[in-house]
Amino acid sequence: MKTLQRTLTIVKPDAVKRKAVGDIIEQFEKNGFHILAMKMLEISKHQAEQFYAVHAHRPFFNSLTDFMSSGPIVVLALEKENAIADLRKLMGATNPAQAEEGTIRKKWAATIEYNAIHGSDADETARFELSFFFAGYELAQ
Ligand code: FUP
Repeated sequence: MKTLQRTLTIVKPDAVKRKAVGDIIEQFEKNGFHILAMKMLEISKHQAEQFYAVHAHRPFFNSLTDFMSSGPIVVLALEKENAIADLRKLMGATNPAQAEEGTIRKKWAATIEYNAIHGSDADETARFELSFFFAGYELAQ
């Protein structure tokens, strides 16, 4: 039996500015992800701090949350078998210098901070991140 899994992805402000939204969404679809929900929005510094709370004590936290609140982002709820791991693979390494050929970060990320895309890294974070951006009725199928 197929077990579908959900994950949350963000097309970050750098990628929106570079007009990479269409290309990145095409890659989700070509790689078998079903788009359950999608929206474009801007988040405040405070909302970015809530979203990235796990990184609150890291040296890059202030800069990361400034960046994530610097312009429009596109958030998507994606579904497929093994969605969390498969999306991480499609994204590529956090640092684009280490990202493999064919990954989204290899193509669109400029630096470890301006790295084009976010994807949930585990079941529990996916649940938190999906509910951060989407209400239950928006994900009902
Ligand atoms: P990832 O899950 O690949 O997005 O990476 P992490 O959870 O380790 O980091 C979250 C975000 O923090 C990255 F997308 C970019 C930022 N970051 C930095 O700016 N500098 C670092 O050294 C590490 C991460």
